[in-house]
Amino acid sequence: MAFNYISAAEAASLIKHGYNIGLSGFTPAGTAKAVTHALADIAEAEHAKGNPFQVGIFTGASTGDACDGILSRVKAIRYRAPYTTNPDFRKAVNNGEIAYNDIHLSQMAQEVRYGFMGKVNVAIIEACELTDDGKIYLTAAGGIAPTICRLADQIIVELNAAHSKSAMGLHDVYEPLDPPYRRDIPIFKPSDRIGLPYIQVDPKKIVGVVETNWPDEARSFSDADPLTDKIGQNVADFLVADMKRGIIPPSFLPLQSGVGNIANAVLGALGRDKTIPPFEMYTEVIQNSVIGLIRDGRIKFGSACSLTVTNDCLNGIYEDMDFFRDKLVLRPSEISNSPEIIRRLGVISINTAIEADIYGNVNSTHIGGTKMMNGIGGSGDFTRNAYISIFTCPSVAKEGKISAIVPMVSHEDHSEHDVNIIVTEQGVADLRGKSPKQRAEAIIENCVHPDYKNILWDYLKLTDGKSQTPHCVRAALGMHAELAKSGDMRNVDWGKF
Ligand code: 0RQ
Repeated sequence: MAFNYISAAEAASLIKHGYNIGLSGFTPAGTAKAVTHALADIAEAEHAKGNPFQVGIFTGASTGDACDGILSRVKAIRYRAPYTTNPDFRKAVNNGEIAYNDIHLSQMAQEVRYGFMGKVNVAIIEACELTDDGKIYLTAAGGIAPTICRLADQIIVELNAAHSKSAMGLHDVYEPLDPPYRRDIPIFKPSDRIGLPYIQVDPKKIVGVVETNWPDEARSFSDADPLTDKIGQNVADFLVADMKRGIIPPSFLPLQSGVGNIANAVLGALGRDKTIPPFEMYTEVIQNSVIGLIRDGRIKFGSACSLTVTNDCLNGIYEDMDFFRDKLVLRPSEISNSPEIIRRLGVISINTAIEADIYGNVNSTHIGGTKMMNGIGGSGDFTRNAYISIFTCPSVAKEGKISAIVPMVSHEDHSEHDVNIIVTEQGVADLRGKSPKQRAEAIIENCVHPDYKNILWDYLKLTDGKSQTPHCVRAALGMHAELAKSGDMRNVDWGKF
């Protein structure tokens, strides 16, 4: 079939006020860019005429500035799910301008299929290749692309020459059936492939193809520093000790690690520690550090949803595809983050907390209990189903004015029932097999910054010390209240409670 090759502006004009648009991508990798950029111009022009123009956005995870950033600045987003990292989007959400539904990433595709969020009118899919019979070859991420391609009335393809055609074959596209027909997802090791290397669509649904040459908005992270290195080393030492005492098998287990500097430091430390054998990743995001470790032979295989790497690194992968072809696979997010597979493979999860409390509850999403940071991402998918779930964070934030360990989290994403290990630069609290009171001792003793240790021991003196989870309810958020009042949690005065 001969497709209709159109400009980004023509493609964007197919999107009407009130539509829900579905986007490929997961993090800025593999996301639509040109059409969303052009859509912002339409929204601005309509708003200037006094007309309403807003859309709902369904996608895999965060996007880049060419989507979340520009569309939130021109107030063109009515609703969005799930995870996002864009500062302007964050501002708009916390100003009450956007309805943001922060759900687990593994659930996004199925909740769209179940109809929880409404209809998908138009899908915008970034591809490195498209065939006349409707085979779409994705670029650097799987996301929810298979689902939105199937559900959308119309599909726009951004054929992006910035992604080499050697990305063809990276993907394993598989969409499970919905209940009551769902069967097991037959992945038994991270490298298993169960689907197709492309998305098959009815070519008649492709209403336009926009040719672009637009690199991913790759994020680069600052270099490791002594603090993140110490956290990384603490995680590596803990895992080695667990392997030596037989809790982790000698062949090791697949790892998931979040995004950012701490994740890079953890992987760096694991890569350096040769007592850990070469291992596999079953994760959602592959960062530069993983690619380096694959090249070094320390990581044998990486299964993920996206290649969230710098453009140099991505081009290096594309150039070396003969080397990487049997060492990498990209999957849709409901497979990369599937609770069934994570539990079966025994994945060890490593994610970052904003704050944790003395009983092991973790806040990953909200600053001060009310303001959205990014979202839960895939951290819940992995934490709830992990063989061992680990959370890392520096013990203090904002030059020590904030303790990351508090009596009670101001917002809860991961509960005491799911969190096994907390690691700060101070040390490691192993919460496995412990009661809440034992957990509190382990966390205060091992993870809390010296400035806050006595403050937290003194908090416990306000409680009856006997209940299953001892709290002094009127003081439980006292450190947060003190931060709001004086700007420093260290000034908290428990005598006032
Ligand atoms: O503030 O931006 O003003 O400097 O919060 O903190 O230390 O830079 O940490 O960038 O690694 O983000 C949890 C948000 C950590 C991230 C979170 C302040 C701090 C700083 C950011 P500034 P850092 P990071 C894989 C898995 C959820 C999703 C997830 C995240 C800013 O890791 O989004 O895990 N996780 N996904 O100063 C007030 C505290 C604070 C605090 C830190 N206790 N109170 N402010 N800050 N602690 C990804 C995917 O799912 C795709």
